[in-house]
Amino acid sequence: APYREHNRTSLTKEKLKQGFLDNLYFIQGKFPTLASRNDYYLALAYTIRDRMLHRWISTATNYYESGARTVCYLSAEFLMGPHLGNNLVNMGIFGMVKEVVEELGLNFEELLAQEEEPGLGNGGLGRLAACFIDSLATLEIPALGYGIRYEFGIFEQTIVDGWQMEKTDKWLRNGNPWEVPRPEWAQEVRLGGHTEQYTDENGRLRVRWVPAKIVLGIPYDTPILGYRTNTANTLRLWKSEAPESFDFEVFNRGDYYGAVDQKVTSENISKVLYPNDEQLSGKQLRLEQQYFFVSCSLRDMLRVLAIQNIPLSRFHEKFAVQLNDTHPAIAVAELMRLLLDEYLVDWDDAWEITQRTFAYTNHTLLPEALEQWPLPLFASVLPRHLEIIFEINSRFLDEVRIKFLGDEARLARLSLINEGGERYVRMAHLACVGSHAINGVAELHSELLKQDVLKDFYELWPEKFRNKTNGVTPRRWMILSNPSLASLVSDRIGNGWVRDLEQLRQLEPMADDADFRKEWWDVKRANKVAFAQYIFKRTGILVDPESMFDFQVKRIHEYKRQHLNVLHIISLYRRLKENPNLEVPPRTFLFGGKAAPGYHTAKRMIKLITSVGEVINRDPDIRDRIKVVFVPNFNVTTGQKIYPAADLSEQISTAGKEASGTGNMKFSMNGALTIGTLDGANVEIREEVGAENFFLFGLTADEVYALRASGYHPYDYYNTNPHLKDVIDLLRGGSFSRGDADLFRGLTDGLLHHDPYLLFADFQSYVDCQEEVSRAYLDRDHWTRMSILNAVRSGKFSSDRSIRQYCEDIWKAEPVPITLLG
Ligand code: DL6
Repeated sequence: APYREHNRTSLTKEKLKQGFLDNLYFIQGKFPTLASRNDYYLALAYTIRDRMLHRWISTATNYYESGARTVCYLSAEFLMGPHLGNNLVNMGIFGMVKEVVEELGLNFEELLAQEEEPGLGNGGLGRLAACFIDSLATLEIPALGYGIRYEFGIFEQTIVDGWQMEKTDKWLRNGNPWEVPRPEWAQEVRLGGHTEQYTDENGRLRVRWVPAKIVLGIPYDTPILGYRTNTANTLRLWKSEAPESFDFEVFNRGDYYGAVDQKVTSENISKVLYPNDEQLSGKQLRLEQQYFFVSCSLRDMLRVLAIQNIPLSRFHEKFAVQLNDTHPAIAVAELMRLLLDEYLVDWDDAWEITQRTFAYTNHTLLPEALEQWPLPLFASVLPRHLEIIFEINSRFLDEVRIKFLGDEARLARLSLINEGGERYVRMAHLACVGSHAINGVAELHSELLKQDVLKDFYELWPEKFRNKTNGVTPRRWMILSNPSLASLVSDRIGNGWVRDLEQLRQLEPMADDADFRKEWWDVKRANKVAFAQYIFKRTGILVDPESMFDFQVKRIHEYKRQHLNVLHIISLYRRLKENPNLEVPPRTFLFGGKAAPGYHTAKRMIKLITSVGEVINRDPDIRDRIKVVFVPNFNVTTGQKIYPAADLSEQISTAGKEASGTGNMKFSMNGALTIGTLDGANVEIREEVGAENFFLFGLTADEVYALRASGYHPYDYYNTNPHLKDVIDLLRGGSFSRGDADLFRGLTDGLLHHDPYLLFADFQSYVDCQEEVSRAYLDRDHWTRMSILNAVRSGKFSSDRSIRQYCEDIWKAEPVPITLLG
């Protein structure tokens, strides 16, 4: 029978049901009385996977035959979130499958919730990669995501006595039905050792790398479906293994434990995700991870080139390789090494191929996040790459010398090697030199890169610089997360908006329609009720769905200023205690986010939030007018519940610090209003939704620079602003730490004496703006109008738009529509 009628590929209800029961029987080996929830989940997942495989094979066949240009997105992180629901949405069978499952007497929501989230990323950067591969497949662009199959992803956060505790993320413990191992495409990766010169048969001097060890990279492939297309692209994640799982020579000498040593150290490379998002870690294992996945991926591309009979000189025509931040930047040196040493290409040709292959996205303005590797460490792991980097650098600096004659200071600033004191390899510089395009992730960020972080590179090669404002996928962040809002929208304008989010603008006139506003409000309210139940289950705290749900969810970081939010909460609490008649709407302040385990200030910020909550939530004077909740373990799964339930989105970073933000976009799409600074993509969100529908406060990036330059004295703000003084004094006196005046002393002293992120400078403006928010919320009609306009004007922030721009401007990649086989 043709595939579309097969039990394992057909999309009729009957065949889906049969497929499900077959999988329970033949894959799980269970019958209903014995089957666990996990068995049912797996049976369902395999039923969907079967259907995906049909698209996957059709796509692969098509790409193979057409030899199409392919985008390779190299990223150390892919924060995918659960696959099942998303695959159902993209395949267009969510409702049908729900019915099938329910007809079998099972709870569909429970089965969806059974999936362990693959948390193979820290935050924004990894989640962006996930949105991008969804959009690439939806736009039918031939693409592969290349990364690392960490055995343990981002840690699970629990809150114990108000502090963050970390638990290992054992996401693979119940099996992963979405991946297919491809051991036949394993790659060997070398590490350590030394280099030697030799003369080849043509009498040319060449270099050979004699590694100290070799590890194997095994690809695990996950199909990535486009939304209602036949395209199924691939996410290829590498797992490290020992070439021999068991060293018989050592074993035979009687060293039983030594015999498995190599296996253990080899497997360590892909063992665990480093949980730092904006801080380089400088650890050897981290460098090995980066090189490991990059080397596997480039060798994999060479393998594909060979089977498609494409000459090596056309590598850059076949592949557009994007470096997601500097984590894969070693690819520049590795491609050079492969071409020079293994394929014996001349330097100039190799360099041209390399530069035309790569493009680099920068994701941060924080100096401490720019990766640098100490030279001795680098030399011990990648001796040959260091030689190549020296050569790239020497040729590069010659070019700079000609352009900027006599400017030695500039040479030192641009060099790939940081020579000030201990010597380092600067990965951002390697990425800039080895790429034909360099982009930031929001307009402001891209400007600041040109003016500041990458200024010297901009002056050298202005034509390389671009902006590609981030986006997020409306499939996961609207349809899957907020189905009631999605159907309210589709009822009015059809569902073309899912692929073309600008179509939401057709709903603008509805903001003035009282009936529509009521429906909109009711959807939000129902989402809030559901979230209140979730909060109660997770934290035991009762929150009122009538209150304004005010969220700040993101990694915990000083520059993101969760503590500024807390200062406002304390100030509001004080005012309410002093004047119980103050007319403010009830508000629930919700926080969520992980702190890097070694980032002590961030961990104390969590303790600050929970401690302030503990006092306020119990205070009978407040009578539930404000509540403070820390939602534990913020991840993709909890995010899907949060964004639809939000009234207000806090985007309050110090201007000039947040590269873009993407949570800000998810909130806005789901009808939350933003209170924010002119930072990252907030600037563009405000432009799109209209200044009158955005709560703006705080210094601009220019003002921040100017204030710092003129000398910033936080103590002066404390001395001259009695409200701020009261708030800080309460904290210092121990009012939120059961009298322990030391608990938050580090935080308050840090603010009083340094305040590197200018909380004090922005405090009053923030408090005033929050008052405006409160007043606005009291007018429900007006608020709802603003909420609607926020959502329907968020079309720009679809990752489809971002990907289209990357395709046109950087990758030069075209859609390849897929015809299903059979
Ligand atoms: O571009 C995605 C995301 C931005 O939206 C955030 O503003 C930015 O902080 C984040 N950067 C990182 C840092 N990683 N590094 N380097 O996650 O990228």
